[in-house]
Amino acid sequence: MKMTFRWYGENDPVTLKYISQIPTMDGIVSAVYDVAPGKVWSNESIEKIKGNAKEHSLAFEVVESVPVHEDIKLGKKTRDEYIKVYKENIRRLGKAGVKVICYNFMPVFDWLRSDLDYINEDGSSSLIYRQEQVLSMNPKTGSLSLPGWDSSYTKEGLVSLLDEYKGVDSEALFANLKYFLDAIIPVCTEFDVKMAIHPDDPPWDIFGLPRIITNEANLDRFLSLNASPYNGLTLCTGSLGASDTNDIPKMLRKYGAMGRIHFVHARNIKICGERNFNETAHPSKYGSLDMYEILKALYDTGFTGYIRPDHGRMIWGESGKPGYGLYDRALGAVYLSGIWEAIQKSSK
Ligand code: DNO
Repeated sequence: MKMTFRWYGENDPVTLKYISQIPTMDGIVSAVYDVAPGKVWSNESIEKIKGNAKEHSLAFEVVESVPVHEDIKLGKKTRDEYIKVYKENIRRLGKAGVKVICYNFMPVFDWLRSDLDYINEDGSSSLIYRQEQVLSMNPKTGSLSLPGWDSSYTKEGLVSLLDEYKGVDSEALFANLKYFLDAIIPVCTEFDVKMAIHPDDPPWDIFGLPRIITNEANLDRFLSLNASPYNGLTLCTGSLGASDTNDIPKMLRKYGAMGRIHFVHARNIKICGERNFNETAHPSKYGSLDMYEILKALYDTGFTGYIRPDHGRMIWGESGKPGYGLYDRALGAVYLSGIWEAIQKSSK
C-alpha cells in the first residue's frame, strides 16, 4: 500500500513541504489544473509537478483527474477527437512515470453536497449532503448556488447541456463508457497506465441524470465492459458507502482479489437518514464505515496500490478548500497507516 495525498498545485495553501512532513507519506496525487477538459496537457506542466514532488521526496504516480469531455459521455460524433486527446494525455503521463489515472463518468456534475461548511458540535466543519435541499436547487427550476458545482457553466449553458442528456439513459451511458474504454485501454497497456474510475458521488441518479458507477451489480458490469486489468477502480469508500446497501469490505475483497482496485479513497461518512449523510473524521467510531475492516480487506487481498485519506473536516481554525485542508487529512493518513501497521504485524 502506498500512502498519498491530494495536492492542488502551486496555488494550494497546503504546500508540498507540509505534505512531506506528514508521517508515512509516499507521494502526491495531482493534475494539471489550468487546462480545460478535452485539451492536451503540456509535457512541461507534467514534468513540473513531478519535479516539485521529487524535490520533497514525494512520488507523482497518480493523477486525479484527467476529466472526460461531456461529448464522450454523451456519445456525440465529436467524441473521437476528444478521445484522441485523452490518449495523448495517457501517453504523456505514462512517459512521465504516472501509473494510475483516476477519472469519473458522471454526467455534468462531479460530487454534490448541500453544504460545504456545516458546523459540527465540536466547532469543526464538514461537508454534508441532504437530498431534499439538493433537489430544491435543481438547475432548471431553482438557483444555481449548489456547492461544488462547476461555476464556469452559465445557467443557459447548463440547461442546454442537461437537455442534451435527455436522450442518454443508463444503457446509453454504459455503451458510451465502453466505447471510450475500448479506445483507450490499448494505449494504457502500452504505456503501463492503469485507469481507475471513481464511483458516482452520491451513488444515485440526480436531476434525472443517470449515474451508473453506484453499486456492486453496476461495478461488475463496468469491469466486464473491458476485461483488461488496466480497466479498474478507484474504490471510494465514502462515495459508495453513502448507500447502506453497499457492503464496502465485501466489495474491496471481491474486486481486490480480481486485481482491479488501483486506488483507494478512504473516507468515512455517517449516514443520517435516507439519502442524507455527513462527512466525518476518518476513525471508525465517528462514521458508518468500519475502517479496520476496509484496510483488512485490502491487506488480505494483497493490495499494493495507492490509497489516500479523503475529505477531511476543517479543524484547528484552518480555512481552505472544502474537504482538502491539511490537518484532518493528515490525521486520517496517519490513522490509516497505523491500522495498516497493526494488521501487518499481527498477521505475521
Ligand atoms: C472529490 C473527488 C472527486 C474525484 C473525481 C474523479 O473530492 O473524490 O472529485 O476527484 O470524481 O474524477
